[in-house]
Amino acid sequence: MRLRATLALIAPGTPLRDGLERILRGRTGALIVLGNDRTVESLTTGGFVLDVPFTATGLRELAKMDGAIIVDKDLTRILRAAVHLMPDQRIPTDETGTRHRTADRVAKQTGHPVISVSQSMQIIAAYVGETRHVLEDSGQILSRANQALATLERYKLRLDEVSTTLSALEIEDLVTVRDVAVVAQRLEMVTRIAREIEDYVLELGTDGRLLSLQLEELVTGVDAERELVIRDYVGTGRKARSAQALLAHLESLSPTELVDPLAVAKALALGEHLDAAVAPRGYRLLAKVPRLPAPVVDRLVEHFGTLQKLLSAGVDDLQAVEGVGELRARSVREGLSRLAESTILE
Ligand code: 3AT
Ligand code: 3AT
Ligand code: MN
Repeated sequence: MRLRATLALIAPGTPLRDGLERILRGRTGALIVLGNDRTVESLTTGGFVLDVPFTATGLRELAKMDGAIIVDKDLTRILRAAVHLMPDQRIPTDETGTRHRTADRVAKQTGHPVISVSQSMQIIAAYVGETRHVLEDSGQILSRANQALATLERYKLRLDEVSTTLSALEIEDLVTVRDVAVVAQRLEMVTRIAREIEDYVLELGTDGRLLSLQLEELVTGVDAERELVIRDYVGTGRKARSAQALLAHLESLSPTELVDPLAVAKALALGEHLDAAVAPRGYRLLAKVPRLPAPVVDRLVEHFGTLQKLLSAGVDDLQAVEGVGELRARSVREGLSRLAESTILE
């Protein structure tokens, strides 16, 4: 999304943000077009052609003049300053004040992001296409981000619980559609809130470093697990859909649908009966066996077909699989036995 890319360009720690903060502190305003082409040129008159390297201090100095500043889209050069912009007056805008009306119209007409610094209101806004985004200070964003992080922590705890339960049920061969749907639901909830936090991280730039580390720690492995659950249970046969397509279904569920296990089960093509028994192929549990390369996991699943058959396979049976020698067969056998012991239902 282009708004995200622009927010990354103006995040704290970037030269552009540094320049904008200087302009705010200097109590001058600014109107900056991020990109130049024929369309932009056709809208401008007056000003000075500069074509000098982009610096925060340069931007601040040039903002002291009336008019707009044009920089290239990669923010490496300041191309022109003190130019008068004349966008099409028929382009509708809800903004008031000539600076902000101009920013809005130029963004809509040229497709380039436009940044305004309001002298009277002391705010920075980014106009990207049809949207206007007002920059907040990092403290405000962080307090919302921390609330989201607390929610993520709770969701993650619950996910770990249902995921452990699913492992135990898989080993005992007692899984129902409901158990799978509940894990998929929790995985999706964690993923959604994590995406929200990723947006905050992006907007916070260097102020979001700690948040980014905390997020990383909480969601490591969640994406992989989401895919493994689906690969364990996707239907086979003529109506089989790819794991990718099923993931897309899951992602397209509305928040209300997502809290309903039946809706989740339907989205994943697990059927309409939550109490129906299902059996996993074994991808998710094999992923917990240390040092097992993905191609070997694939061949093991292909060979045995279900987790139950894998669990009852001896070292000799395992060696029948290509790429599994005696050593690896033993480590798979031991790995699975250890998982079985550690996940016995209480
Ligand atoms: P502000 O951030 O605008 O407060 P600045 O450091 O950007 O300050 P300016 O370029 O705005 O400085 O200059 C402000 C005035 O200071 C302009 C000039 O009258 C005086 N000034 C700056 N440098 C010199 C100098 N080397 N010799 C004499 N006067 C100077
Ligand atoms: P402030 O919130 O006061 O900063 P505003 O929307 O009220 O913005 P003003 O009419 O006060 O806008 O104009 C402030 C400056 O904005 C004046 C000029 O440097 C710049 N500006 C306004 N319109 C244009 C334009 N069409 N092209 C270039 N610069 C412009
Ligand atoms: Mn004004």
